Amino acid sequence: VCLLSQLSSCSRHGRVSVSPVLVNKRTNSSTPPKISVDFDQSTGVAVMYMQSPPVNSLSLDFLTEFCINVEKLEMDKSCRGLIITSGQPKVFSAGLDIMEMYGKSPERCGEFWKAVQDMWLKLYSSNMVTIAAINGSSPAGGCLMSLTCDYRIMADNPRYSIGLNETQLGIVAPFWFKDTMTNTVGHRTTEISLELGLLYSPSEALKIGLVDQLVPEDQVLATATQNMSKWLTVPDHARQITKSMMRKPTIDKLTSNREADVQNFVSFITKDSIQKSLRMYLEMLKKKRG
Ligand code: CO8
Repeated sequence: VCLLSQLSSCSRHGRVSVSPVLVNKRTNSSTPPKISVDFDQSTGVAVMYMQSPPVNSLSLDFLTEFCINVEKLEMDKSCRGLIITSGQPKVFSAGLDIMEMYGKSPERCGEFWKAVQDMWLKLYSSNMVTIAAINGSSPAGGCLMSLTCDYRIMADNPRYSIGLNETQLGIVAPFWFKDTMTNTVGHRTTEISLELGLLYSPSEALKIGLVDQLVPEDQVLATATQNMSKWLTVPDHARQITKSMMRKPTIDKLTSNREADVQNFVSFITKDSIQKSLRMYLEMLKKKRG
């Protein structure tokens, strides 16, 4: 991982590992960055490492930093491809930070949800080729993040799982989560999967098309890089227009309903019964650890 401390050695290889945003974050705040970017200018490919211990949960701070970095890369015309992976062991991302949805004010919940929408909109509509290098478990929001990518490679480790398990928490994946999954695996599989809140092993995920390829854990990133080279042989403009043609109707559905979707989330998540479900789920997570 080309981290901040290794900037000089990375630069020797023609890579720029950190954006000014990250440098500012590093110097101005006491918390370490939650995202590290390794951009190789010779290939036009950036690797984004999520490094928010312990499980890369998507908090408001995480999402804000994530979106700033995606936007920066999106605006940099020399960046044609983005690989998203985890810098944490065993977990790609645990999904939305449950603590952001538990015991928070309606205002804060609304702010949080806008950031979730932002992440999805930026990734799903990205002009870059996006590849998820899924090197650990990827439930709920983590699965959604990888579903926004053009291609998914997962570590072939039966201890890992991936899926939209929201109903298991007593909450409901919103229509745009559902649409993203339907666009990937089809209506019937999504129906079963969402109703039961299924988490799939890597081999099951491959079988239903939730991921595109399984490789040994230590080859996830290298395989993502190889696949990226293949995707980048296609002329950008033709690929981008095609991507937009496939995804625009789904994106438009959210962009024309963003505010209503926020209101819907806030009124749902702040209900006593839903808060109770979240509390029980958090207790279950604790019990699991013994
Ligand atoms: N949010 C906040 N904290 C979390 C989360 C999370 N999503 N997941 C784990 N943590 C915390 C744990 O509570 C634990 O905290 P602590 O150390 O303080 O006790 C710490 O992270 C480590 O967790 P584990 O010991 O469980 O770590 P493991 O490596 O054993 O397992 C897993 C990692 C597999 C990721 C496991 O933690 C897990 O299954 N987590 C829950 C994942 C999940 O169910 N996420 C769903 C989030 S909801 C979502 O993303 C979409 C919501 C859509 C909203 C729609 C409403 C209308």
